Amino acid sequence: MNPPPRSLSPRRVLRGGHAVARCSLAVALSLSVGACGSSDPAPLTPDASIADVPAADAPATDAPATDAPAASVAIAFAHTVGGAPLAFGTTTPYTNAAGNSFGVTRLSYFVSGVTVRMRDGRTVTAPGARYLDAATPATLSFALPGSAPVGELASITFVMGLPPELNISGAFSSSPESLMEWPEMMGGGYHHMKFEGRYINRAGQPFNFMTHSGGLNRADYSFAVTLDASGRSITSAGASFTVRMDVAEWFTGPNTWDLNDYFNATHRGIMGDAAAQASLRENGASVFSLAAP
Ligand SMILES: [Cu+2]
Repeated sequence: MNPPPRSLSPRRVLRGGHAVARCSLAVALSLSVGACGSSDPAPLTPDASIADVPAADAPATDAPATDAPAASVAIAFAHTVGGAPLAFGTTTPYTNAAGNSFGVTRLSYFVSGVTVRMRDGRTVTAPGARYLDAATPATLSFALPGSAPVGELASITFVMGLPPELNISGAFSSSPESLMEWPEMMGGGYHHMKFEGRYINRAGQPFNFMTHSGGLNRADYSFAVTLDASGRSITSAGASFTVRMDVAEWFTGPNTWDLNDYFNATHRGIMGDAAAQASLRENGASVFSLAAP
């Protein structure tokens, strides 16, 4: 579905139309609260390429022995705020660790190389990147390719965001993935995540926050996630596992974010802020968990 422009090509500079231009411009000039695509119409075409990056060269699955039982495995992603199911809206019903009241209007991100690892060392992987939009259920669950081995799990692993080998400008030619583009002037490629909403600032006013993460000028802020899956197993009837992202955790553990410090009249976003990107990446350590069966 996506053409595979794996090599860097001069034409990418010209790609993307006005959405990218507006993004770059807005970031460059710090003009707009709606910088960087947050005001783009939601591009919800259900069958439009759920993020198959050009296939990895390696086979997706460590083939189980031919006579071993095998099953299908589904992976789903779910989203919570402080343990409660995430609901979108322009109100500010949630409270972060710093005490800021906030609400969520958008949550989209990439995960890459989702892998189920068995206790005996076998693995099955969904290669490449997947685009997830918390407001679009069709993007939130998928089956691992092929047949998974039957047995006990050790872990579920993936990369939050796009690792450098997948974070290549032009890799996604259609929306919604293409709308995740990251400005060329900041290194190009794609956002790892757009997590947006409103919070109540020190003046008592609602203020937009855009927690956008991405590689910045050759620094890669994607990170590996390993979820302990001991006690879980895959039976011949198959299995499904739900990975949960608690968005409140982006703002704490270890670094407590007072949103006033990151999103204000003179510092409207964090895309060009390497310290904020590094801090967010550290906070990512506590964001994901494996939901109870
Ligand atoms: Cu952005």
